[in-house]
Amino acid sequence: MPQAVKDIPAVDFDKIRKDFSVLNQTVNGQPLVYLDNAASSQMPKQVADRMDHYHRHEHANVHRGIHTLSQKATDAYEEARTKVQELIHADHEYEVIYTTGTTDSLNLVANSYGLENLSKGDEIILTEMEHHANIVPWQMIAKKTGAIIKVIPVTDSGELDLEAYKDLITSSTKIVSVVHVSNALGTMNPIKKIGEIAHENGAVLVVDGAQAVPHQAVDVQDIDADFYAFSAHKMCGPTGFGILYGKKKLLDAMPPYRGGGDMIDKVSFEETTFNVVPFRFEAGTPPISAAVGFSAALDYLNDIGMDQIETREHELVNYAVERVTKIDGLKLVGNSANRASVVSFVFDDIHASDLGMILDKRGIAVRTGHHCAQPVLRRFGVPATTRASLSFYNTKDDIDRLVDGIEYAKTFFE
Ligand code: 7TS
Repeated sequence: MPQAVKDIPAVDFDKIRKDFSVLNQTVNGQPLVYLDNAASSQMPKQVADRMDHYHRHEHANVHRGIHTLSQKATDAYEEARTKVQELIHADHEYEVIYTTGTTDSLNLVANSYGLENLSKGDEIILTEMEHHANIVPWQMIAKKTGAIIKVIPVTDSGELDLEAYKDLITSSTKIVSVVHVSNALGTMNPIKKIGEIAHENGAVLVVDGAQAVPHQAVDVQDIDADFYAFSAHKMCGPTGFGILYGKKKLLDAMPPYRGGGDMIDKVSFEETTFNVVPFRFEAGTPPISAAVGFSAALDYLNDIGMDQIETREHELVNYAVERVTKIDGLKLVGNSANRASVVSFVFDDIHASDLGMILDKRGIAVRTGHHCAQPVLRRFGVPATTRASLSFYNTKDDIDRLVDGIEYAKTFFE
């Protein structure tokens, strides 16, 4: 169902763009057009400054020092937890586990919840459009437990085939793990519906939200997600930091995934007991400055407003689709009406990496390749696509430059 374009927000995005100094540079002699936001978004000065201040004035290890600086660092570090709770509408801040990113979050669920709850013959349902981060950990756990992986197919327009899903799911299905927004196709999946079907069949819903949380308001309680994973570096924060949300009753029953400092209660050679959730899952010295930076990134995004961001990006992505589909020979890979901030395409006679290189010479950064989603590219019979992925700080001018760049590249192949 096509989404209505909401009113243009009363936010000055031209002013906001100025916070991103990295965008204000030339690449190969041309002003940079950054359209690789699905890989990693850029960081505004407010976040960089906050991390710099932390390093210069507040740094100490967390959770272990009685001294003032350690307590200050701990306060700064813990701040992100409450902000994430508010952002995703979790019931409790202890449902927010710090990880190093979406990949780490999904590995945590697979290795802790998965290993504990799966046995031979149990089923894990994934989809054909998953990022490798939501495939490989489950394959590794399936191998250890004897569980079986089933895959929801993707339709020609790049949507999940929900009828096929209903046929696949059985009383042996224990886990349904699905991407909220596909990084390769841009498809926004009906995650709440998928969760309802999972729960009716007694399975838990794991959501890879790496490409959703940066672009729209997400409510984990409304979705009724049992687990929800995302990365800070795709939402104006630093690399090396991410979140796993989990329902407290599930987390409380889960064994630790990694052992070490901070995750214990008492240690002896005879027996070790473990810390409470979320600390049970946060062994060792964490990425403290990254948490502090992420906290600042959340303030930044909240100041703009996630609804405003969604509206702005929706307008940009609609414009991008409208413009690129007029290019002769260009075929979209993934053409869902429910699309978020990603446009992926191919040409019969131009290889994606050639196109990407020519665009780069014109200062235009796009991603080419399989986008760590090989199964879905195989589904569409292509080895690689060119992908433009947008953020709120992009402009229609960026998209016009992309279209001009593609038209220019085409002249080499005529
Ligand atoms: N899931 C999805 C849907 C993703 O898009 C990505 C990263 C990940 C998981 C992994 O996130 P990480 O932060 O743990 O690495 N996606 C991309 C991309 O599209 N291009 O580069 C990375």
